[in-house]
Amino acid sequence: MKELSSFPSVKFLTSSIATLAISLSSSQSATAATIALGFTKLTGVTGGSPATTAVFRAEISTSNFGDVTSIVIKDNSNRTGGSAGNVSGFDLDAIKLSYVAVNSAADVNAISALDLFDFSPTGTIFTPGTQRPPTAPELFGTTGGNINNAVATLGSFDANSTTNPRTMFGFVSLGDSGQVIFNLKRPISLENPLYFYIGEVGDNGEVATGEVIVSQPPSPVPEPSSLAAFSLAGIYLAVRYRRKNKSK
Ligand SMILES: [Ca+2]
Ligand SMILES: [Ca+2]
Ligand SMILES: [Ca+2]
Repeated sequence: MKELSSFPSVKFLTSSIATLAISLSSSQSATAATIALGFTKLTGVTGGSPATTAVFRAEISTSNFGDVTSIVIKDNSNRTGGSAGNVSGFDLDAIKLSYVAVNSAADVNAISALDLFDFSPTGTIFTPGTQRPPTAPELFGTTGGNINNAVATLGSFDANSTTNPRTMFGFVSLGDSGQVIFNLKRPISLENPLYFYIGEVGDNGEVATGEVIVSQPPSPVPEPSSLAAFSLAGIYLAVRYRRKNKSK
């Protein structure tokens, strides 16, 4: 049985600081901002059998901004680490949003999660990355270019860390530079720090970047009702003026 962790481990990210670099994205609407996440690697691993899922935690606390509407995960491995074929790129075991911070990968399954993810293709928008040869079968945990959550089980850190087709389970491989957008079921405000966890199967040097999309507070605009009242007043005055002139 060939394990995903057959390659030497590389540090996940040079930065372990959970500070947030905030940037306004001009490509998006003026009412959204993108916040880059800084991940910290937890101690130990978790998962199914074999269990070698590395877990990374990012703190999301942006009280000056609006509500979180989406979270984006993108493979940033540059073809380093892991295996080719249908496990190319970052092997995502699970994601989790929680108000609870833990430091050990073994604890991440037990903490309470916020029920904000829709793992169907409606709420989970997948852009597959490049699959290194062999290009068949398709990326593991996907069906027809979408994430198949019956296989990926993104709500649970439960992946079997293997490339044996008979026992592979519990994750999705993103492909090189593959990306997933998780649109939350409802926007969430950030009155308290929120912790975002992701799991990488194999703990073998594959890395991802994370971003949250937040809505900006809306700029003040006239209320539609007062606009309507204003134009009605205008019509009334115009009619009155015309009648006045006609009667002359
Ligand atoms: Ca991989
Ligand atoms: Ca899983
Ligand atoms: Ca991996």
